[in-house]
Amino acid sequence: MSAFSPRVFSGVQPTGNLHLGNYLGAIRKFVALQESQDCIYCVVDLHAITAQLVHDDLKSQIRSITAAFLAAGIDPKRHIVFNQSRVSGHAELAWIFNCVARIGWMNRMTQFKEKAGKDRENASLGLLAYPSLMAADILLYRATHVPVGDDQKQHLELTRDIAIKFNNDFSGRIAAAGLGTEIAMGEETVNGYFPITEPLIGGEATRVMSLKDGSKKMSKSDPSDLSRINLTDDAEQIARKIKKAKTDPNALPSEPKGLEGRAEADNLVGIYAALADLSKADVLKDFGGRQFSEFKPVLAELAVEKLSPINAEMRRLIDDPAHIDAVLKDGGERAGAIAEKTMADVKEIIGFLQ
Ligand code: AQP
Repeated sequence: MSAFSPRVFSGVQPTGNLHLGNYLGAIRKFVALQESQDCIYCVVDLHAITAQLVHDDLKSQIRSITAAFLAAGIDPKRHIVFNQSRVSGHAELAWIFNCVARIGWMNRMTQFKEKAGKDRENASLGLLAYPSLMAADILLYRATHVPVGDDQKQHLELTRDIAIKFNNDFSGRIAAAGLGTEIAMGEETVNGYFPITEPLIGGEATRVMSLKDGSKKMSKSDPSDLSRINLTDDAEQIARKIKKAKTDPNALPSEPKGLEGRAEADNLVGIYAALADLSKADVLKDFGGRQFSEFKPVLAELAVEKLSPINAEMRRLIDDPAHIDAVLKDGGERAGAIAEKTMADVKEIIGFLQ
């Protein structure tokens, strides 16, 4: 009956090179949260086949994301690091959530519209159902908090809608089975099985934009490698990409208001602020009035200083796949034990014979 214990869950897809957006929007927050929370971090490989079914080397992509987690400072002994497909509860709960969620909810998802493009009829059913698998990832562990970039906000809202509908539709059975937990919802406290998960989206880089187009988010799947800084880029590549980043001809403003309507400038200042742990206002106090020709080399130097140690450690870890596989196996076993209990409860609530 008592309230849920706090638990953090988040995932990253093994769909390509991790970039600065993934790092600042997600992974860096994962690292900070592990100091105070019980955390589960997942390489969401089942999600990787929603947009593209056949991948040349999924195994090495999974290892590479795991290496990035570890190199950034996630401790797989104190917390749980694993790949999603090891724990069958993700797919099982996703099926149940496919029956909880409504088609209209899925059709409204911006990410589906963007990724399916004009040829919607040809998108996989998995791409449409992606948010219901994401809800299952989170709720399988009854996670209370999810650190993500701003682009995942809508999916998190859908996760909350699924939890609310499940809790409401099965409220009588949840109570009868003695499986209810107190959930604070505004002023009220209700009794349900799944928590109403809170997104953790904050800081100066919740949506890092492409270096080539300030209106598009930095993305692994952008065909132009110059649009992003990969965590595997060396110092020279980082410096070159920042030098070539699109900007405008004006000097930097001395206050954040002056960044309005200047998407590329705003993005570079945001990246600097996030890397230096400063606010944009502080960065502009130092750099207001300076030209990009002066700002870009300083930004490149800061990016290299922050990313080089991660890059070096990732390379070392990637050369030791046996160690990475052992981490994922151990994490999968511990995640599986939590998932098994949730699935047994869910089956009891729904009324399946076990
Ligand atoms: N540009 C971004 N700025 C801030 N955060 C970002 N994230 C992704 N892009 C940015 C956050 O990184 C986490 C992992 O993302 P993901 O790989 O699971 O999914 P995604 O959002 O689809 O990432 P990409 O890079 O854009 O991949 P593709 O190109 O495959 O679609 C999430 O928390 C996400 O918010």
